[in-house]
Order: sequence, then structure tokens, then C-alpha cells
Amino acid sequence: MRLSLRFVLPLMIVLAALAYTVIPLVDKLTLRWFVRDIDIRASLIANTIKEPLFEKLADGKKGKISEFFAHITQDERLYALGYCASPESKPLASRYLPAAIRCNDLDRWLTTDDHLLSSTRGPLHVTVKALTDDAGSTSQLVLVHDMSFIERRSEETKQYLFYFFIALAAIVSLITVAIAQLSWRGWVSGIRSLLRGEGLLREPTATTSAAEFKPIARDLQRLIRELETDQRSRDESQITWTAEALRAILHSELRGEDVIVVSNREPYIHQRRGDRVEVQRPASGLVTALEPIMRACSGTWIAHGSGSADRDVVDRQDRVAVPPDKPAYQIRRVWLTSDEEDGYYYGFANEGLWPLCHIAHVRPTFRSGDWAQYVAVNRKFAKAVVSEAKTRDPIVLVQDYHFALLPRMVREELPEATIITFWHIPWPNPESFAICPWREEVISGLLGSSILGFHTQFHCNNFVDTVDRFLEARVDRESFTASLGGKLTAVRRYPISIAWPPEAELVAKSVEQCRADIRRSNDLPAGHLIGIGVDRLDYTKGIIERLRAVERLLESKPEWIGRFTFIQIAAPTRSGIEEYQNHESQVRALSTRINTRFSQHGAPAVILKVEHHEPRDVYQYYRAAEFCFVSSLHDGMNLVAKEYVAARDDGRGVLVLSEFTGAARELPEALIVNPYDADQCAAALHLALTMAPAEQRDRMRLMRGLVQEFNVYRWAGRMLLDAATMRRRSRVLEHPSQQRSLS
Ligand code: ADQ
Repeated sequence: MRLSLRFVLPLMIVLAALAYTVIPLVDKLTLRWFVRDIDIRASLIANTIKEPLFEKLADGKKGKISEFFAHITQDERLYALGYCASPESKPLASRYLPAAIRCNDLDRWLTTDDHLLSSTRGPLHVTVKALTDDAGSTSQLVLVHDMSFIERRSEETKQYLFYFFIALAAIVSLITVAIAQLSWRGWVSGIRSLLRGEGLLREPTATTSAAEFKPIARDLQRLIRELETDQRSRDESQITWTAEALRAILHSELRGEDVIVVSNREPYIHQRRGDRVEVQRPASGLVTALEPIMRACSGTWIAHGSGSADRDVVDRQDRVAVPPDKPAYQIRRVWLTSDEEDGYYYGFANEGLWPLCHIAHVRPTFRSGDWAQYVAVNRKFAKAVVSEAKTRDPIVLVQDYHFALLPRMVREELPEATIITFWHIPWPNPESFAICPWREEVISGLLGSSILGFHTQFHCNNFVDTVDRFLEARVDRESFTASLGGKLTAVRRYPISIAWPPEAELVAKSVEQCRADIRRSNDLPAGHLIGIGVDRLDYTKGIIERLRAVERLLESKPEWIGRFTFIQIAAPTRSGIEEYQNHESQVRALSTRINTRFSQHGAPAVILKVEHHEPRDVYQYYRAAEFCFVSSLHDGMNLVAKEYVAARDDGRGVLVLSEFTGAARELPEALIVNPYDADQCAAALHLALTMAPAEQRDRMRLMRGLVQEFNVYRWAGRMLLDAATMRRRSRVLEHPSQQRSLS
């Protein structure tokens, strides 16, 4: 209604002003036309009566002339007639000739354009016509017309015009209101979808079909994006990303909203050791990255309760507060049966999706029984998310390939939730992904997310290509969004990282002390050089290729035999899977072979430690080593590379890094190698062992600068800021006042 008035009132005013100007104009114009008609009529009458009049004058019977004039003036419009033989004479006139008309004053009607005379009857029009008789003498005939009919006509015309303008105003108002409503809705829904990032991808509807708005909307969309990017880079350049900064962002941008993390692996595992309960931190890049975020954000972390004492320490809602020494957030444990764990975790996730997404030459195995468990467990976790949500629109951070279906399942229950899914492993090209028998379900599940994150742009591209290939979804490569069933998912690159600065206790011990302790604990002589590899014992990490490179180094540079040892600390992982058991056997056999070939003076060439280590032990190795060798055959990011850089606050040490890791894109100052090329890797190891301290420092300084700036708080902060922007947009657009103004 308000909208209608906004359009109609000004329109009415304009039309009224128009009527006010036009009606007098029309009045004037009509009068002029009538006067001209009367003039013509007067000439006609004068010419017609001239002869009979002269005849009657010649007869000299004045009475007859009066009769004659009375007869003529029966015409309704001809009011009076007068005849002046000369200026001095009295007019011979019909009954009503106005007294103001005198024969000696007729010139006034001839010399002026104003022929009007007012009378009690109304306006009269006076025309004087000269009559010339046969003798050549001139007399004057005065014709007085009644103009009151013109006034009547003018009144009628005004009335018609008035009604005409009223009708016009009504019609124009109706049309204007209709067009304004349609345009306004079109604009609003266009702008709404732009703000949601949908652009003009949605099916045109009755209100948004106006094709002429499309170019404008596209420009507007581009402008909004440019402004956002500008704003973002300005904002980001001003933020030093720390735990405090992240906390502050959460409070300012998300007003402390409900944050729920979902992952398979839990950040703290309670294990029974005899009578005691031990708390273990799992070897997992995902946990390494997310744990500091949860410390900063609080909230709830939902994960599989996999520890032998996990059930013993939870409350009635299956929750436990962590970290144990300084609780900052809650773990909500979800219990799985061994069938569920086998099918969902070992089966579909780790024998299917893991090899599918990594190009590590291990065939994926897909079984329908595993798939059924994967669906069921995703549903179980989705229920846990819904039960943990304190509001209708929590922020849910879904982690990794274990939960590809969960985003859509949560979306169905909590349509207003902001779901950020992060895929920690690579995404293959569409041809490779096509192997998965449930590819459509997996992609569609992920598209339940509001934001879907990958480490690199390459993985984002692969995902968008895959969606384009296999789903009837709309893909916009400019905004990098995919829309399925009207729900938009932004596909974004968020390169993961580690906490910066590293926890103080991790770097508390001096580098010299670390060297001495590591040599002593591994029975290595003083001055012995150490290289390090730190991984889960996974075939994607290229541990076999790494050991082959060490073997090649010792073959090609025998001077290192007995002076250098490579220590591989490998956390056991997924040991229930045959491929992992085979892989472990191969790694063990290769280490033994190398040691048999090259060990001298009691110092082995390779030390293989297949066991879990606490982070401070891992950091001790990092600090003691001359180099760290990361040789993944394919890796999402690889946090070990970044941890090594973070551990070297002494500016020493060399990172040898596979070109097939996400980290290689961020750390070009590392020695970048192809892990399949043993000679190249061996040369890099030699270079690392002989690199001048100054060069080590230069490279390390640059890499530390990058990890410091692009740390895990930035990774999480960036995602949460994007989520906050999305939430603000949808709240503004769904605000009741906005809705009202649209109605
Ligand atoms: P991961 O495959 O687990 O991560 P990575 O990123 O290197 O690989 O992280 C491994 C983590 O486990 C590191 O924090 C490391 O310190 C720790 N770790 C390794 N071996 C250990 C051991 N023996 N004992 C104790 N701790 C050990 C997945 C993806 C990666 C991606 C991360 C984060 O495969 O590509 O970088 O998630 O997204």
C-alpha cells in the first residue's frame, strides 16, 4: 500500500497540474474558434439581408424594417440587429440592441479585436459590417450574437476534460502501480539473489523474467564482488591472525554464535592403560588444524568416540570438556558399532574415497554394504548435530570425506544453518571421480553446504568440473558457485595451516639440546647428521619413495654413509585395511634392506619408528634434523611441512618438499622435488646436507614469514568471515520490514 501511494500521489499531483494548465487553454481556444465562426456567420447574414434591407429602406417603411429585424433575430444565436445609415443617425434596431451601441461610435468595434460586450444576459459579440448601396453610399449593419451558449459549451467542455483527466489519472496510476510492483519485486529478488551470490542463475520466474534487468544486475553483481574483495583485502591486511583475533572476529562478526564441528577423528582420545586412563592426541592434520580453532571459539566438537576409555569419562549427554588441563570446549562423542566402523570408516571412506581422491596408484574399492553403513553413520552424525544445535541457524563446520552426505542431511533438518564443509584431501578430475558408483549422491550431499572449501584452486576447479559433468546443477564459474535445487554453494579455496606461534612448550628446548637428546635416544654418535620424515604410515605420503631416495643418496654420495641417518617416525594408521598392512610391510622391508646395505660403525642409515609420538616429541625431531623430507605422492596440503618451518626458530634446517603437495604452492623456497624421481630427490638431500647456513636462513625466513601470516587462524577466520557475511545478507533480506515493504 505504501509502495502504491509512493507512486500514485506524485502522479496525481502531476495530472492535477496538467489539468489546471490545459483546461483554461482549451477554453481560450474554443472561444477563438467560436468567434471566428460568428464572424463568418455575420458576413453571411449581412450579405443575405443586404438586398431586402435596401429594398425596405427604399420603401421608407421603418416599421417594416423593425418587423424584418425581429423576424431575423428569432434565430437563437442572433441576439439583435441594428442599422446605421450614417454616424449621426439613430440606429434602426431590433428590440434588444444594447444601448451601448451607438451609430457615432461604431469605429470602436471595427478597430479592435475585442468584440465582446457584457450584458445581463451574458457576453455578447458585436460585429459591424459595412453595406454599400447601388448609389455607392455606405451604411453600417450591426449584428449582435448571444455568446452565452459558448459559456455553456465551455462549461460542458471543462466538465468533460475534468472527467477525462480523472479517468486518465486512474488508468495511468493503475498501470504505474502494476509496473512499479513488478519491477520492484524483480529488482528486489534480483538483488536478493545477487547478494546470495546466485546472480541470475536461477530459473526466471514471473517476477524476475525481465530480460532487460539482466545486464544491469550482472554489472551490479560484479560491482558488489569487487567492493567485497577490496574491503576484504583491506580488512585482512589490517588483521594479524592470532587466536585472540579469531576470538574477536567471532564475537564481533558472529556475536558468539553456536559453532559445531563434526569430524570422524576426535581431538582427545581417552585410552585405558591398566588402571589408568591416558589422554592421547591423535596424529592427524585435521585435528592439528582444528584444535586451536576450537580452543579459541569454544562450542561443541562432535566426533567418533574411538578410545577404550572414552565412554568412562563422558557425562549423560556423551560430552566431555577438553583440553583436560584447561577446558575450553566440549567433545560430544558418537558411538559406532564395529559393523558401522568397518563399513563407513574403513570401507567406504578409506578404501573407497581416500584412494579415489589421491593419485597414489591404489585402486579404490567400493562395496554396497560399506555404502549403506556410510549413509547410516552420516545420518547418525547429522542427528547429533541437530540435537547439539542451540539455535535454528548454527554454524556447522563439517570436516572431510567421512561426511560427504551430512551437509545435505543437516540442511534438511536445519534449513537456516550455515554449513561450512572442508574437504581436507584433494579432489580428483571428473574422469577419476566417475569411478565412484555413488558419485551423484556424494556430490549432491556436499552441495547441501553453504560453503565448500578446498586447499587449492586446482581442487576447486576439479570439483566444479565434476558437478558440471554429473549433476543437473547450475554452475557459475565466475562466482565459483554451484546451485542444486535452488540452494547455492560457494566453492572456495582456503589453504589450511598450523597455529602460529607454535605452542611455547613445543619449542622450549634449545635446538642444541634437541640434537643431543635425539642422538642419545637413538644411539647416534655426536656430530652425526639427521634427516627426518614425519607421517601417518599412509601410502599417499610417499614413504617408500622417500626411503629409495635415501638409498640413492648413499649410493651416489657414499661419503654420507656412517655420517648421516634418516629417521622416519610413522604413526600407525588404518591398520585394519589390507593395503595399509602391505604398505607397512614394504616400508619395513625397505628400511631393513637399506640398513643392511649401508649401516656402518653401528649407525643405521634408516631408523623407522612406527609409533605415535606426542607433539612435543615430534617437534624435538624437527629441531634436531638437518632437513625434513616430505615426499607425498599426492596431498591436500601437508601440515608436516609447515610444522617443520614453524619449529625452526633458529633459522636453520632445509625443507625438501614434494611438488604434489598443496604446501609446495605456498613454500617455493623449499627444495621442490618429484618424489618419483629418486636421482633428483637424492641430489636434493645432498644439497640439503651441504647447504650454507646463510642460504638456509634466507629460505627459512621467507617460509616462516608465510606460515606466520597464513596461519590456521586465518584459515578458520576467513571461512567464518565468509559465513558471517552470508548470514548477514540472508538476515537483511529476510527481515520482516523488508518483507513488508515488498508486499
Ligand atoms: P594428514 O594426512 O594427516 O592430513 P598432514 O597434513 O601432514 O597429513 O598432518 C599430519 C599431522 O599428524 C601433523 O600434525 C603431524 O605432526 C602429525 N603426525 C604425523 N605423524 C605423527 C606421528 N608419528 N606421531 C604424532 N603425530 C604425527 C589430512 C590431509 C592433508 C591435510 C590435512 C589438514 O591428508 O593433506 O594437510 O589433513 O587438512
